[in-house]
Amino acid sequence: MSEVAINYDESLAGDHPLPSALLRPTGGRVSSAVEWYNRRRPEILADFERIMYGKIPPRPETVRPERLSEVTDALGGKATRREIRLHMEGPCGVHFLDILWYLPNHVNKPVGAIAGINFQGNAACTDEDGIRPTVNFKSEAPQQHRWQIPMLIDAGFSVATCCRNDLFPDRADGRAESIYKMFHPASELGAANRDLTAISAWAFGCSRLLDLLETEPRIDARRIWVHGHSRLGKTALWAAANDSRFAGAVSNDSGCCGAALDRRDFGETIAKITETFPWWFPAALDAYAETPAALPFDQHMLIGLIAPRPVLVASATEDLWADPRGEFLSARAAGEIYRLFGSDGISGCEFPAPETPVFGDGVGYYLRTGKHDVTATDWKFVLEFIRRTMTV
Ligand code: GTR
Repeated sequence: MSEVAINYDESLAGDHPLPSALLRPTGGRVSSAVEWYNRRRPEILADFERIMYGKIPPRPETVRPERLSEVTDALGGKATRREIRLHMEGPCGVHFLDILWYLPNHVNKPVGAIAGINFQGNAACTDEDGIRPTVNFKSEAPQQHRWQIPMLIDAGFSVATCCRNDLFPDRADGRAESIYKMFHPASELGAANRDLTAISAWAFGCSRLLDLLETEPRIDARRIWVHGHSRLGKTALWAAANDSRFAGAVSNDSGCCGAALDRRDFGETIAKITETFPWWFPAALDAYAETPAALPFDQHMLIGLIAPRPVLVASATEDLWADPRGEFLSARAAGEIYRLFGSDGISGCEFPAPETPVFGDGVGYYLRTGKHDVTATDWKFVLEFIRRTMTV
């Protein structure tokens, strides 16, 4: 394996100008939200699909939720907890997905919800016993701190999650056991078929969580957010870019090929990520490993694909691998797209000090003290941002 050098010196990060999201490849400049929506946005979405994330499969022909369990006095009576198994069937086969879902008991009107994929299995997201172990994951290191379910329930939000490995086992040969087996014959599910990416499989899972949440009368379907950390933060942005039912997206420490700018050479790079995790991306991305400035987009355009819906980008001070400044700069640059919709994002803001969120109209950013993780402090900022952007 070649040695990919990693830079942590800001003065060497490079100063490549960003491509403008508003310039059409055929010439001309987009100047209205309608033109953006009808002409430019589809071009950018297609470029991201082809080069960086692959295509998210459609909702399968059959999706049948089976309620495996329901506990109406979970978390000491605060919540209703359900485990749902989604039985899905596509043209080439079947697949099932286990979802852990909490609803607050104390709110008498439809609530907002957070949907997100987890790393370590559903049982690892909660302190409560009796959650079915995730089928495709053996070790279940506790990660309750990443979900803070009691805090979200107290704040009046529902939470639904499923494990990445039940969508696409996170390894080079994971494709064969992934959701893609519903849509492709086994002969197309080898490690070489990189067009069928893990990130799009995980984003598919986000939309299936949303399908479930939006049919529940206790939930306000207009207020379902997608949240993700790290590789699943990349996923959350891609899911929200493709599925306009999401009210907004939260990218926590999503870094390279997430919120962070591709053109900066700081922390993880496209050269490094495609070498380590080729199954996350189409092979087309490899061509940009040494020349990220040749990409027809940068990551501010991914955020812009979600506009005018709100996006919150979160970084952590010790998470230099994810390039906090690069994440901030792309959140800020997305303002050129939000402006078409009459909001400015965080256009006038400078890179903020830790624990000092810059929350604009449509776009928010903050830097948390600490390492690559999701903590109670993160959720405090997330809830604050969601509340201030709620228009319904
Ligand atoms: C790292 C990867 C990052 C990030 C992280 C994670 O190893 O290089 O881009 O995705 O994994 O998902 O925790």
